[in-house]
Amino acid sequence: MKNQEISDRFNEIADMLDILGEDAFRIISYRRAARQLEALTEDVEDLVREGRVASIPGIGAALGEKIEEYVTTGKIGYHEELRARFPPGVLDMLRVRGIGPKKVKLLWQELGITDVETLRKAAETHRLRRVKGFGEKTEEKILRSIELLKEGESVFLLAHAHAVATMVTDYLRKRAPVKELVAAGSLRRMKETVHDIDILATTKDPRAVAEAFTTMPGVREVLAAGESKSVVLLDAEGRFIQVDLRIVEPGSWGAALQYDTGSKDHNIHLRTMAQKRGLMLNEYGIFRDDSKVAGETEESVYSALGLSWMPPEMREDQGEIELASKGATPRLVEDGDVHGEFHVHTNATDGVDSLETMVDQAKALGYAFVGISDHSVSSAVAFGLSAEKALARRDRFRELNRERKGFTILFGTECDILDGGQMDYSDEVLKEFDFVIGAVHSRFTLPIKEMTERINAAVRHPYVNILAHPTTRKIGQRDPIQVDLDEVYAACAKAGTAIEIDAYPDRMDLNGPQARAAKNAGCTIAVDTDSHAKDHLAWMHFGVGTARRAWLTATDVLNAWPLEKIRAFFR
Ligand code: DGT
Ligand code: CA
Repeated sequence: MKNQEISDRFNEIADMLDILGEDAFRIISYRRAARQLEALTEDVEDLVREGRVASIPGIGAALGEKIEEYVTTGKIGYHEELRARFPPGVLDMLRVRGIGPKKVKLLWQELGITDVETLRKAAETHRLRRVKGFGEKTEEKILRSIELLKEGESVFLLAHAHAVATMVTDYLRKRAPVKELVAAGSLRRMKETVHDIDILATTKDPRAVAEAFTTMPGVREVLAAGESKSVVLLDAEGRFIQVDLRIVEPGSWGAALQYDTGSKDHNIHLRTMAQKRGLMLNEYGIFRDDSKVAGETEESVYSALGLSWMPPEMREDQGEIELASKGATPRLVEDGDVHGEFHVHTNATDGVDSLETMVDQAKALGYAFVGISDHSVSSAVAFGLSAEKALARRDRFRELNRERKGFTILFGTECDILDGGQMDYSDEVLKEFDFVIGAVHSRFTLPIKEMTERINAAVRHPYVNILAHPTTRKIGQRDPIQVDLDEVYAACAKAGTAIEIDAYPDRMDLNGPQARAAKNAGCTIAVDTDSHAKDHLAWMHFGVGTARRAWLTATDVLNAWPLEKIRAFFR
């Protein structure tokens, strides 16, 4: 779909106008249109063909024309004109956290810096401090941001890699005679970031499958093409992701799947166990002397080692093998156990879809309830609601609960935790909500002691029910805050405040190991998507994956409980 391509161009136009110091209103209208396009589920090409571009909310005539222009010619003239006014690399500098349009302009005009690499060198050699508003601290921050950016460039977020892998496997199922077909590796283990996509297949016709794989749409380079292994670079939103396809004999399917799923540490542990039993384990099977004793299924491989099968998400050599040797692998929480969530935004603050749209999408997912939690007043960047505006919505929630029979809409808020640990709304306001999520959105650099006290003050607050994205990290953009998580887990467990796995793709906060520690400290965990558009609700799958990486069962997960029990927990 061209939706994303046009959205990217609109965002870039907004960036360029911003650097040029143009009218703020125009900039906002481009940004808003970019978000709308990104969230749009219909194909914009269909809308153009049917003359319905004007039906996209927030898109006026001028922007509509640009959309049509892109769909018919593959370019936007205005975008190209603006681009010609910038040296290549200038816009990349905006990806460095802390560098906004105004700083880009200063750096470009005063120091002639027009790309990230030169910026890095200038920070290293302390040239930046010559510019007004830049000091030693800013230089350090910029260097760290550039490092983070580089780290982020070598990995893909789970949700994005998963979308690419699904595209590839759907394509192969349609176009080639594949039998078994699974994306293994870190993706199958639901790791929050992955380096590449490892696909395994069985087939009667390896040549046809390899041919379909190496010629599928989006392939930019074929690094290897063979009947047992092919490797391609695939275009994924302007970056390249490596996709490996290995074709294996049906008799080795289980062994290959087990091997390629990993993790490496898990595999090494299994191999040592095999050796102790006089067996040899590799990706073709388990062998005693030269005869094969297992390999057709994953179960057979584990069973030959005296182990029960275990979910891929657990395979990190963190005690799961010992558990399986006792047959004590727990039944982990599953997608189907979750029947609602709490962290959902609407266009009343920084979401793109309306309250009704978000509610109906949650209903369509088969949920029993959804909690809506728009931002509080201090979240200026997120258009936070004043207390009056927030409470004024309550009647609409009551009405909506009557209209959507058999479905419950919980009236919530994502309330900022202010610098000293106070909440952004007064107690009189907070008590009016069905539930309150506390969240840090500012002052990320407090020292660890103050930060821990700040967060725990909110955790202990009688009206706060859930602590959102506890470390506030953003993968590839922002380091986690300095906070003593063990103290936070202990406070949550004691206060009866749930702690969140925020499944927004670049957050994944808490991550698997952290959520496991939280569970072990006695916490209840809420798995949320932090949705800002209706399609985001589907990210629950990755939140549940992370919960499984934390070994959580349905009992540990607040949104897998019956609604009445959840209400009691909130009270
Ligand atoms: P990543 O970095 O996101 O691609 O993570 P993985 O886990 O997908 O790692 P990758 O793609 O390097 O390898 C895929 C699987 O192959 C890995 O999960 C386990 C297995 N594997 C890789 N290297 C070794 C090794 O040295 N020994 C053993 N036993 N297995 C390995
Ligand atoms: Ca991999």
